[in-house]
Amino acid sequence: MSNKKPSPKMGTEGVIDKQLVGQPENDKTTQLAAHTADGAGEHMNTNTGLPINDDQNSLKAGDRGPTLLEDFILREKITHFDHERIPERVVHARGSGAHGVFQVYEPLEEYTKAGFLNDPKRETPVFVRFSTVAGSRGSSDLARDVRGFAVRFYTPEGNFDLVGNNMPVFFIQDAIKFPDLIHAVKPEPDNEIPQAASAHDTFWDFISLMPESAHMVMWAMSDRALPRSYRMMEGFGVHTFRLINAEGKASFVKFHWKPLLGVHSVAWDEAQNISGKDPDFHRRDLWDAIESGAFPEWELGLQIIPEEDEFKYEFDLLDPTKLVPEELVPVQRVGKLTLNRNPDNFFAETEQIAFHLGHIVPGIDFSNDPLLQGRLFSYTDTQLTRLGGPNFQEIPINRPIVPVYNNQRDGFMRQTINKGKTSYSPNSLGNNDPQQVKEAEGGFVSYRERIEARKERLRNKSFFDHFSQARLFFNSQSDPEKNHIVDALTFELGKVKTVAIRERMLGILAQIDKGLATQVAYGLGLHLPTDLPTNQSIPADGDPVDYASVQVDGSLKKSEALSMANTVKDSIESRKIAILAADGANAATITNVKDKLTAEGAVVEVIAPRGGFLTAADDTQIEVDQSFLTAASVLFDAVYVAGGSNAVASLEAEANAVHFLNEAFKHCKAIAAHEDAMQVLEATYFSKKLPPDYKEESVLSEGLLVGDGSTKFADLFVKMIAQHRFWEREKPRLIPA
Ligand code: HDE
Repeated sequence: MSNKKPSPKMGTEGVIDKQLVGQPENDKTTQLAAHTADGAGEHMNTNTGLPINDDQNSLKAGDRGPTLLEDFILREKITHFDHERIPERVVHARGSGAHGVFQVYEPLEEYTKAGFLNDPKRETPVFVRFSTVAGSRGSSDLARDVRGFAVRFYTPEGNFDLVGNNMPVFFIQDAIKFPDLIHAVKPEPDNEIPQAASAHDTFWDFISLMPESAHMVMWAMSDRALPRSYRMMEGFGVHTFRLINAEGKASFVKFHWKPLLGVHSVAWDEAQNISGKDPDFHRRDLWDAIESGAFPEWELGLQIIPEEDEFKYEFDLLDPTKLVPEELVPVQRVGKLTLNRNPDNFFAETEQIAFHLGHIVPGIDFSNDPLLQGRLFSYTDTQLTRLGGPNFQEIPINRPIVPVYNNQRDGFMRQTINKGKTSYSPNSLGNNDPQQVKEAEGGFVSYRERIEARKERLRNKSFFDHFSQARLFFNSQSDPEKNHIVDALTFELGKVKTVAIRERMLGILAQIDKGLATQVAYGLGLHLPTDLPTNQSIPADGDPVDYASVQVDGSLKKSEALSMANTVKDSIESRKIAILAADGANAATITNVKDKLTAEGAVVEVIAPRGGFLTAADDTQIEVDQSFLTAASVLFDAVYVAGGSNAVASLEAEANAVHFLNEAFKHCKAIAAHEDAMQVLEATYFSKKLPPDYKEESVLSEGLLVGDGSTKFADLFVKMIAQHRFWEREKPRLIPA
C-alpha cells in the first residue's frame, strides 16, 4: 500500500487501466439491463399488453361527454398516475446517483478477507448516491448542509454499503438522539419554514443544549458544507469499523474517500445565488461530467488501527464526534472508485436504492459505536414505509449480483417465484436446502468480541471531551476558512430570533475558541456569556458533566488534512469557464484561449448579449452557448473577456456583462481579459484593485490577468483557475451585493 497517488498510466500490476474502467458493462449493469425497457420504435399498449388505439381522448357518451366509467384505459392511466409518488427519504431526501466501478490496488489480506479488497483484477460494480440531509426532494443542492456519500459495492459475497458523509464526524454520540436532531433541523412544525436550512431557532436551540455537537458544528459551518461539486468532496465512513482477516484477526478501520480533483467549495453568497439560478447545480454537474466522459474519481483511504491500540488515544474510537487525525494514523490509499455511467431512470435507480450500513461482507464488521449500532436498525426499517413492504431487496437496483436463496417468502409485490414445498429449515422434504455455509467456505460469522458488562443507559467518560477536536478543526483552518466559519455562524445565529439561544451558543463557541466567539458576538451585537453551557444529554438522575475535568489539551494543535487550503490544485479538468464576447470580437484570441482551456479538460462557453452566432471582427461566425439572460457568473469557475474594439464597446454597455465580472470578482474567481478589454474592466467596481503588474506571473496570487491572449497568457490563466479561489480578495468587501 502507498500514500502516493498512483498514475493510471503506469501499467504495473494492480494499477487501474483507464480503458477498463471506461467500459460500463459488468455483472450489475447486465443484470439491470434485463429489467430495462426502451419504447423506441415500439407500439403503445396497456399494462396488460393490449394495443392502444387512442391515448388522446377518453371514452365518452357522444363527443361532448360525459366520460364513461367503462373507460378502462383512462382508469388504468389515471390510477397509476395517482399512485406514482412514494414517501421521500426521512433524511437525505434530495440526492443524485451514478454507476461506477471500484478496484483495489494491492491485496489487503493482512487486514481483511473481503474479496473486493483482495483482488486487484476484480472490477467491483458500484452505485453511489450523494445527497443533502435536511431539505426535501425538490430542495436546492446548494443548501448549507452535510452531504451524504453512500457507496454500494455489488460483490459476489453480497452487497457492501459504505453509507457515509462528506464530514468525518457527526452531531450526536448516541442513535437515540437522532430523531431529536432531525426534528430540530427540519422546517419548524407549525409553519414548515425554513426549507433546507439550519439557520432557525429550533436547530440552534437543540445544538446549544448539546455540546457534543460542537465539533460537527465547526464542520457544518465551514466551507465543507458548500461543495463546489459532488466530485470535489471527500467522503468518510464516520464510525470506526472492523476489518477481519482470514485468521479472524481484527483491526479497527476508518474509511475515507479522497477525490482526485481535490476538495473545493463555493462561497456562501454564491451558494445562495446558485440556489436561485440553478438549484440542480450539483446534480447537473455530476450528470454532465459523466456524460462528457470526465469520470469522477476517488481513492479509497483506510486508517487502520490495531486492536491493541484501542485505548491509545485521547479520544474514544467508538465516539462518532471524533476523528482520528491523519498525523496520528496516516490514510493509506488502497483503491480507486470511478463513476462512469449515469442511471437510465432516476426513480428506478437513484430513488429506489435502499442503502444500509448493515449490508456488509465477510472481512468487514462493526464496532460498538452507539450511533452505528442504532443505524443498524434504522435503514431496513425505514424502507418498509418508503418502498412499501419487505420485498424492496428484489427491486433491480437493490438485488445483489448473486442469486438469493433463503426461506423468506411472500409479502407485498413479491417478484421471485420460489419453487418447491419447503420454505423452512431444517427440513427433510427438500434436502434441507438452501444450506447454511461454513465459515471456511465464506459463511458470514460475526466478530467474536468478548463482552462483559452491566446493562446500563450510560456513556463512558471518554465521550465527554466535546471541545478539543472542535478546536483542533478551527485551529487547522487557513485565515479565509476561519473567516468563513465566523461569517457562517454570524449568519445562522443572526437568523435565530430567540436571543437566549444565540447567547447559549456563544457560550459553546467560547469553549472552542475565545476569538471565534468574540467575533461572532460582535457580529450579533451581543456580549460573551461567562457561564459554561450545560450538558442536557444526561439522564434525569445524572450529574452535570464538569467539562474542565474532561477536556484534553492534546499535543496536536493543527492537522493539515483538515484544511481545504492544502488540497490538490493541479488541474482545471471539468471546470466551467465563461468567455464574454460580442459582435466584433477578436476571433483568434478566443480560439487560442478556448483551445488551451479545452485541452486542459475545462468546459468553455461563449456568453454574448444574444444567442445564436456572433460575427467576429474578421467576419468569422462564433457560436454563442448562452446569452447573458440565461448565464450567470455563479455557474462558472472563471471568466475571460474577449478583445476586439466593437465587442468591448458592447460589453461595456451591457450591464449584465459588468455584473458578471463584479460577481466573479466578489466570489474570488480567476478573471482574465484581453488587453483591448480594459474599458470593460474599468466599468467594474474592482477596477481599482487591478494590480500594476497584471501582466507578470505575480498575478497568480491576485487571480486577475490582462494580456494579449497569447499561449503564454492562456497558460497563466490555466494556473490561476487551478488555484480555485483567491479568498484574500474577500475582506475589503469591494463589491456591493
Ligand atoms: Fe443516516 N439515515 N442515520 N446517517 N444516512 C438515512 O435511510 C439514520 C447517519 C446517511 O443516499 C435513512 O434509506 C440514523 C450518519 C446517508 O439513500 C435513515 C442515524 C451518517 C443516507 C437514516 C443516522 C448517515 C442516510 C433515511 C443516527 C454518516 C442517505 C433514508 C443513528 C456516516 C442514503 C434511508 C441514500 C439515510 C437513519 C446517522 C449517512 C432514516 C437513525 C452518522 C448518506 O434510515
